[in-house]
Amino acid sequence: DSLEDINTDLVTLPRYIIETQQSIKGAKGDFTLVLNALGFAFKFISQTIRKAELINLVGITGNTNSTGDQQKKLDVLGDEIFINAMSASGIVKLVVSEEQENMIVFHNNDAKYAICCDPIDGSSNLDAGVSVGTICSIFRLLPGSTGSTADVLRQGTEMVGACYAMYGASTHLLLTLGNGVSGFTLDNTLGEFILVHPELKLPSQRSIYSINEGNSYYWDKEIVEFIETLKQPQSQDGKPYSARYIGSMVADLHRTFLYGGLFAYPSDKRNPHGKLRLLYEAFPMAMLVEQAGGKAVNDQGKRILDLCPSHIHDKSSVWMGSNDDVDKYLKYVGKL
Ligand code: P6P
Repeated sequence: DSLEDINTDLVTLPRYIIETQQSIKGAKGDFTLVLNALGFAFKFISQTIRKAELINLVGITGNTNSTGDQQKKLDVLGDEIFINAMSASGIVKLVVSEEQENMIVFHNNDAKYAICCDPIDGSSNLDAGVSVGTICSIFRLLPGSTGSTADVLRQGTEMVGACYAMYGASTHLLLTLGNGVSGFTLDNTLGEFILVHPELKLPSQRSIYSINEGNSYYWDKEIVEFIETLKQPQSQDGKPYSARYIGSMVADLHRTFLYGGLFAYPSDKRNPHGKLRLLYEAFPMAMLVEQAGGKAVNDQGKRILDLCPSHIHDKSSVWMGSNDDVDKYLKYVGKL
């Protein structure tokens, strides 16, 4: 840039947190500690992934994680980095991680938050250089909590925040504290997330559908038929929808936040409850999508955030993205 183009008044993540704290009741200072710990974890994981691609850490460890997926070294590293950062924050009491069969409880006595996360979501794509990410939901502990699963087996509407970091060509962070969505990009030289989308809003409609059609043999007939309707010329512009599917939820949703469209992972005969996890994939993404003006529902057209898990690794079907595109699905299944 020429000197006059330089922005000399950057809004870093810490500054954003301080400026936002004033609008969030009751979370004075505590939330800052949580978000700073999250920001550090994302920076550390981002650096580790980029280093790993150089020193070829992405090989298979030969172990499997709690969800039975083949575990890659980076999954293990990302999980350790994340858990250590939350423990060190002093304000997080417990962590639910896709990589951990059981919830992890810290001995932070005056802790006030519970975090659920997928440390490296989409990791099966890592070798191919596809963008992967870390997805998190944030709950405040219930009054009188001693740090049990009751602190997270709650309705999605009880989340106080949600975010994801996407490790692509750049590292992006989308964050909501219940007052809209803010988008940040990591400046590697400063080591700071810089605010670039103060009030990110999803386009209300975009003819893009994002779904793994390789599962269509196992879908309910109604879902096969609905997806077929998207392939016909549409009344609004006489064109069919375009198909875009990366297979990494963070990458597919990041495109949806910026371009609009419909992302779906319906249940099928092999995954009768869907594939995506409620606490650390569907819930956080649903909160972000709704805060950005979109919609997030399950196969039955029920709002994702109104669901309540009975187990920390429970799954859900998801249809989420631009309001008008999700409405097409809701109309098709008679929910609108
Ligand atoms: P499929 C990655 O493993 C993941 O959990 C999400 O990131 C992604 O949306 C989905 O699974 C992809 O699943 O069956 O299409 O490969």
